[in-house]
Amino acid sequence: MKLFEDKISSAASRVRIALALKGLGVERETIGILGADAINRTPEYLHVNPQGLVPALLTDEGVLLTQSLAIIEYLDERYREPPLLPEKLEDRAFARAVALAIAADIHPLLPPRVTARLGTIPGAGPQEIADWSRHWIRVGLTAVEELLARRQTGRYAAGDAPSMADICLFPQAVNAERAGLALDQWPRIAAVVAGLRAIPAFAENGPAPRT
Ligand SMILES: N[C@@H](CCC(=O)N[C@@H](CS)C(=O)NCC(=O)O)C(=O)O
Repeated sequence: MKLFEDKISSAASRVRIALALKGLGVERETIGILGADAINRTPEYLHVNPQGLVPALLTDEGVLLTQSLAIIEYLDERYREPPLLPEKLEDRAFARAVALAIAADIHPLLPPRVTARLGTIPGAGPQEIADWSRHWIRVGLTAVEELLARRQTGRYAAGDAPSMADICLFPQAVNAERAGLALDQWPRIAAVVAGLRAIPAFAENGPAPRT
């Protein structure tokens, strides 16, 4: 398999964590998504992913997969151990809900294509863009904290084993801290993330800082 990624990407970080949890080694190709290094809109990469986004995964059979959650579910169905979704049906729905609260409702407000476009609006400078990002992370993680308060049953977000919920939460939490948001305002998230930091698959595969 081959993973198209950028180290700074939190969506790619999700797939890196899933691969590490499954113990799967893959070839990697860096697709720069920022500034002068950006090659994600080249015709070559648009051939890989028409959305011009990372991650994408080329399977052993030569099939190109896009969208981090679809890739993670593919890996989970193909390589069963350890499972990335809980066993009980309702718990699986909860793990997916937490994952989507982040991947579908926080992250899309923050990536380079969004902040770059914001920067073209008169009056929107680096400070306004940073405030925008902090606002949506705060709103989103506050809701995730409440989801956890209602349904969390174990030491991680959706049980006593790391799941797709944690895979989405960890990179977002790392980026929240980088944006200047202390995790201790969300005690459940802070405790889950502290536990995840002790797992090499998470600690070694978070999103790299934007330099
Ligand atoms: N929903 C997509 C999101 C992918 C995405 O937005 N990736 C970002 C990096 S985290 C990207 O490639 N951004 C390039 C850009 O915004 O131009 C997924 O989960 O894979």
